[in-house]
Amino acid sequence: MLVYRFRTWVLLLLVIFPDPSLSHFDSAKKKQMREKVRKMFYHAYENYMTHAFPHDELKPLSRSFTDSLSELGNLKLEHLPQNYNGTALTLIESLSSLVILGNCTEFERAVLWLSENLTFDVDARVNLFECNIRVLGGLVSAHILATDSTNRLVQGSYKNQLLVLAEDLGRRFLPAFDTPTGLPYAWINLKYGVMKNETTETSTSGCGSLILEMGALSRLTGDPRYESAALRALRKLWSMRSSLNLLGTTLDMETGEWIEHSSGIGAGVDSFYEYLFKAHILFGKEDFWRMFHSAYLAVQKYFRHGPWYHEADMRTGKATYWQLTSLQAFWPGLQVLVGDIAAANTSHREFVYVWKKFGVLPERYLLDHQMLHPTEKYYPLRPELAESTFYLYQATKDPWYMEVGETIVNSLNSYTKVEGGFASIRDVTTMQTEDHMHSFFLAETCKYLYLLFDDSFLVDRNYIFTTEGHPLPVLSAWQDRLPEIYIPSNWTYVKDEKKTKRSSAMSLQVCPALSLNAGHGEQLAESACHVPDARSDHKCFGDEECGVDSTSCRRRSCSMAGYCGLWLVV
Ligand code: DMJ
Repeated sequence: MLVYRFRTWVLLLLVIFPDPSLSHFDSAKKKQMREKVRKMFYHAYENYMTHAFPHDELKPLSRSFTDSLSELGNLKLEHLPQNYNGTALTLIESLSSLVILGNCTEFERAVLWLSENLTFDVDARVNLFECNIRVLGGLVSAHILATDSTNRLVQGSYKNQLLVLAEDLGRRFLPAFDTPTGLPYAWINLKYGVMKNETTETSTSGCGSLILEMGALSRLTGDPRYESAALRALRKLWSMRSSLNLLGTTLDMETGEWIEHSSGIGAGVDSFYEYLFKAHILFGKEDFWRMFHSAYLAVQKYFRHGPWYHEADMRTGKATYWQLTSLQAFWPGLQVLVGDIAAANTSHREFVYVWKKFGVLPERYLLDHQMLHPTEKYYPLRPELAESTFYLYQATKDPWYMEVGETIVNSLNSYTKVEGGFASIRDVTTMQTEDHMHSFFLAETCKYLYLLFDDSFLVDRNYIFTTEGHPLPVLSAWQDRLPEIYIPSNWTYVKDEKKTKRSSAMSLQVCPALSLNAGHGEQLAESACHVPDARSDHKCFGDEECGVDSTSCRRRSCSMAGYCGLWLVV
């Protein structure tokens, strides 16, 4: 019996952490993969620059362009003014990737072009969330990289041009927040502000994923308005959670009422969770951690089903839709930052399985019917699986994740590479291509794949990546107490001077419990997944009285003898 249990454990460990010596990944192979990804990036970038720039995105089949920043969310192109040349979206999105690839010359050329030509004074209605994560995030991140002397950019040639552009854009965002609830409109006209009869419907991520970029802009410019606006919206959103600590997917920003009560960790919500945690890392506020902790526990309790995450009604916690979506694949990456590696690994494997089954990740897969969603069979070159794979490799150094990266690279090259760039897949069952290369292919997909095979950029640096893959450094100056002016009188934030500051996102492993006690008696953070048993003596009558183990993040169950524990069922 004992031998049997031992074997089970060995098998379990092999599944979670396979033997690295069995992998064919040595440094030569790693270099070869790095170069393969570099080639992919330039194939996409050069085609964009030749056929689409300065418009927003490349149409790789027709080798033309689309001004998609204004199209995101279904706005028709005829709403744009004549002679509109776009916002050079893909170029802005490529800036941080160019620095990571070490191409300072091209980066400098891009900065110069943007500072001389880019204007946001256009009669274009854009989606606030998309414009924030792609354009504002791209500019702010690139500004920080340009001023970082370790990047070997030509000193003296950079005169804060990107920050000037970012500030101009940030100012154009502000009218969207001028609402009774503090929740922003989803759409804003860059020239004229909020348009007449603008829709009041928005999403959870639309209101709750602005704090990194707008907070960074405030810290860089000293103008508190951006961070204040994003924070006010986030707090209002959080106040709308149900008693189960769940949120819905869509809401009316004017009334503060939920429209869609069902939600999960995918579309419309995903980056809300991501930003609560990353804001805590970047700005060091305990408040963000408290919100994230409650939200994370609720996700694990109400959405998680083994390795999968379904949707549930925020009011009852009852499961609604049993669907796997491509966007959900970011979750294991977030779990790595939280330190919940075992759970991250388990879910990641399932996404890899689905990727291998279809060749890429379909947008939506119906778990209950084991079939593809009839109208969402597409794969628009999304980065989420590559992103999680990168995080899991960083955390474990297990070469198996590089093999996953190789699979992704090979699929992208076989199914999506065309002469004019990389094309989205319209239908994963036929691999029919579609005439669109989203800017996030350069901002995220290529970047995460490159970083998977290249450790040099992150050595001795602490960065967090925004939801669009733009790096922001974790600076101690940003973790200091905010000047009073940042804090509206009805909010309170008092910094506890005794609290230890955390400096690295990757070292912030709050579960397993290795950081529960920093060794000097001070508590760093509670485990993210820990749910205590109902009774302090751990006695129970049923499983529902048992919590979640803080070190392994596994649900405890009630034994025959009436005690909660991690009982091994063999
Ligand atoms: C990106 O624009 C961002 O990652 C966003 O948060 C949602 N996903 C797309 C890419 O899939």
